[in-house]
Amino acid sequence: MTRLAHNITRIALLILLVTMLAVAANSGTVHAATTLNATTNLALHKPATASSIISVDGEASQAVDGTTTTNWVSAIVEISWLMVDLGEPAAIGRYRVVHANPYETWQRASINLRDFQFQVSQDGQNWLTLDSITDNLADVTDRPVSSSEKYRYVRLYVINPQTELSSRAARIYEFEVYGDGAQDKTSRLNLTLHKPAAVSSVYVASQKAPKAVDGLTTTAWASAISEKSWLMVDLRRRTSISGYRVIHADPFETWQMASINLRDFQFQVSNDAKHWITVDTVTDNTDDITDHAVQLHGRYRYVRLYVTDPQTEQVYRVARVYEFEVFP
Ligand SMILES: [Ca+2]
Ligand SMILES: [Ca+2]
Repeated sequence: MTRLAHNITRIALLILLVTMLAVAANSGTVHAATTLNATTNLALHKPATASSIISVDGEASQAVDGTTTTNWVSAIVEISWLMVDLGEPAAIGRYRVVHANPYETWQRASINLRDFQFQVSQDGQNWLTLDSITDNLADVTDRPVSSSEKYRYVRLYVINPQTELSSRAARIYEFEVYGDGAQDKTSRLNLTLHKPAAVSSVYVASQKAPKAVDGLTTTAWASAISEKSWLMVDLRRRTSISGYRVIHADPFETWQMASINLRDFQFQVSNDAKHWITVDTVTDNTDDITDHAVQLHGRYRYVRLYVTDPQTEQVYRVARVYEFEVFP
């Protein structure tokens, strides 16, 4: 593709994305309400290994790269597996497998993973099966699981790669693992949840300030097109603060790109909502989630995200915050 054509494609894509975001926000019931702390994909960008790959185009890492247009493809075998090292033991409450690229017209249900198991392990060698699926035809498997212990390794163990009898490879576009929300909740109280929020500007009426503190990662505040903008929350009383978290992207949306996540911003506190102290500064961010601890001696009533560069992309410069959380 020529550079010009590439740029035109990018602009067209961005316009589509913005439209989709507005439509999604307006429809209101895109996804079931999920507790916020259970919506961090623990497998994202973690080391992944597989029993085999069909070619270098089908590497294991492509099942945990956060995009549903890339996949792991096994060699043509009946039994195969994909394993992810979460880096540390986690209480696991749910997993999700994307079997198909929603943009591909050639996809068909009969090549989705048919029989497979979701397994966990503490050492990467001894596996415990938490869930078994048979005769699957769905494009997405999204299942709750429960276990009393924490596990560092997760695995999809494929027993039958697909319903079709030709070209028997296992394909996984995304393998996601989520924490146990109930367990996370007790450890982290979100001070901003449902508190009064104000912003410098709003892009559309469906994406006002409260959407950044409603506890849902499927709704967002979006600013008007502007280089600088801010989001402020009144905690109602002076509170000690140990950290904050910003969700830049909806984990369920396939069109999200790292380059539209908030790029440069500051975490600020105040006791009069006029004079602000900058506690933390982030630059060149592309992560979907910013989760930082802070050290503060005093207690503060107001917290603010002050955005100095809304995104890496130069085309459509809107600041988006799906959730802004502050922890005591
Ligand atoms: Ca992928
Ligand atoms: Ca939200």
